[in-house]
Amino acid sequence: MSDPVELLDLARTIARDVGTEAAERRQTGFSWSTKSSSADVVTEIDTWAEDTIVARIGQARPDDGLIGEEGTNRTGTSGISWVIDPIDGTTNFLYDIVGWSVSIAASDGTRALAGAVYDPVRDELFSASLGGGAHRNDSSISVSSKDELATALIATGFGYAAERRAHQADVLTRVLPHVRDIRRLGGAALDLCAVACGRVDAYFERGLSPWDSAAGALIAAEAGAHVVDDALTWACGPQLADAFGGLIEGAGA
Ligand code: LIP
Repeated sequence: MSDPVELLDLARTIARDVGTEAAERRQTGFSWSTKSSSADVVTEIDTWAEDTIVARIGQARPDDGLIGEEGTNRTGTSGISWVIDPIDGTTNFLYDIVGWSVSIAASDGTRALAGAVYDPVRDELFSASLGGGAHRNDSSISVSSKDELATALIATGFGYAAERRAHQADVLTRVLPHVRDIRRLGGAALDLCAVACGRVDAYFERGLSPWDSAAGALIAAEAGAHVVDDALTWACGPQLADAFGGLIEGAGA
């Protein structure tokens, strides 16, 4: 068994180092292409970041498993696996829009034990270990105490397939009239961290990959959020959970 605090220290250090250098590399220019659709972007810095994270974790913990958005898939023998989104919010990264991050989580195969999400533009390092609470940089964070939908600010996101995007837009027509407003910030990891620190009151999105939410879901849960991370991922403060869960279920999210 590995100590969640040791895993957290490694995740924090690597997320900050790689995020900082990714922001520097961005300024010198980079190539990019698309993956599953014309909306699904990947840059050479995504690939560099994943390769660098994998190498750093491998040096520190050579027996761990690793899975990453850009193709890493290694089975380990230690019982610990790392779940990596080297650049979450790649479209924001491509357009130089705030809202991209490096997301790194360590799992025991059934649950995340530690997670770090670093936003280099805001210099905000969100992190949590299982049972250890959640932090933004060195300060503890907690979810909003919002208990009514009409004044709740809701974050969401959209997939890359045109058919799914059309349905998600349709869902919004059944959510927006009942809440304060919607924010599409562009990255699931930071969306979940925004719930964790009360920057938004709730978040939902269908169709995320494990690397999108692995770290952010732990950070939100450790900040006191009600978190569901399945085919539909959603998170909010406990006082809003019944109303928000019913709203997105009824909207067909
Ligand atoms: C993104 C997610 C975002 C979702 C995008 C995309 P990526 O991840 O963070 O929430 O709406 O469609 O999946 O591709 O930038 O790592």
